[in-house]
Amino acid sequence: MELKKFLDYSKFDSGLASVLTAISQGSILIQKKISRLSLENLEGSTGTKNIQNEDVKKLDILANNIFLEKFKESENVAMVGCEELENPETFNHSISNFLINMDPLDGSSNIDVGVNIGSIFGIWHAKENEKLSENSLLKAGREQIASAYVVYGSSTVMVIASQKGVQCFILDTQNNAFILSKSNITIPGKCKYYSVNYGNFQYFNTNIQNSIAKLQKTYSLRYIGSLVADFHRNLLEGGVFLYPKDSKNPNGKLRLMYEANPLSFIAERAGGIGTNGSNNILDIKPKTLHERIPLFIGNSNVIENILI
Ligand code: AHM
Ligand code: MG
Repeated sequence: MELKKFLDYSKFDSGLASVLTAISQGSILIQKKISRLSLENLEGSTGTKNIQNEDVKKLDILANNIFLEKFKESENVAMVGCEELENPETFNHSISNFLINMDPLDGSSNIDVGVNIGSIFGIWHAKENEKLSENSLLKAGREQIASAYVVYGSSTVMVIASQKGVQCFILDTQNNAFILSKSNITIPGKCKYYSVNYGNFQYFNTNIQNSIAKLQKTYSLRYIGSLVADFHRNLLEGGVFLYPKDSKNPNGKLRLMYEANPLSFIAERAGGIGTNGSNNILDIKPKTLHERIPLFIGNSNVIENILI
């Protein structure tokens, strides 16, 4: 079943359906660019730094612009917060005030080396009569209406979590349409994998080092270095992903609003959990758009036994 038919059939709110359609259309354009990367001179850096002082890749900017354009066209998005933009983008005259926080291109270090990358979206809605300001984007993860991600990998897949559960769609590149491939996904009860950047081991505190040493005894290690792709594998196969704080990154590396929140929403809908080591990610009151947070996400029984 095509995504469009699925959204109709499952009686998605028309505004939300339009937002999800915008994401799917944007990602189809990005997938085409990725498949022709060096042929279109899209490898490498722009030579600039973003608000978090990270190197900005050409594809980061292209993906950012494509999704902003699609959200504008959808006429249902009022505001977008984005990893690449210091301040939110506002669209006036939105029909229904959806609020998006996005990482348009996750796994930037993997763009030029043929390894899976993706896009991540948290979808909120403005409160009734809410006067929109930059703070409107700072809602708790639990208030998300839906969240979604796309992985550009061995195939291109889009995963959507909503009140209707977690569904996976695969891109039919011949017909430019996402087709439902997995319904009502739940994380397998048996955890197979753990994912962590072992290069940071020396910088972790003793509790984290001990927790990782325990995981090592039981599970296989898989680490792609693109959060969205590591998360997708663990969602389908059973696994936990850890990006703890360390002595170099006292708040962790990953971002609350457009990485941890959307993926924790999906994890929870699929029977798993996302925490910062002490609290459920979805209950954290955000302070700033680009704030960082430690992330422990995947099978609940394993995550809940990790000491920080
Ligand atoms: P990005 O959004 O700029 O690509 O950065 C986030 C990425 C995550 O996808 C990934 O989990 C992490 O950074 C990898 O970091 P490291 O290279 O420190 O392991
Ligand atoms: Mg990212």
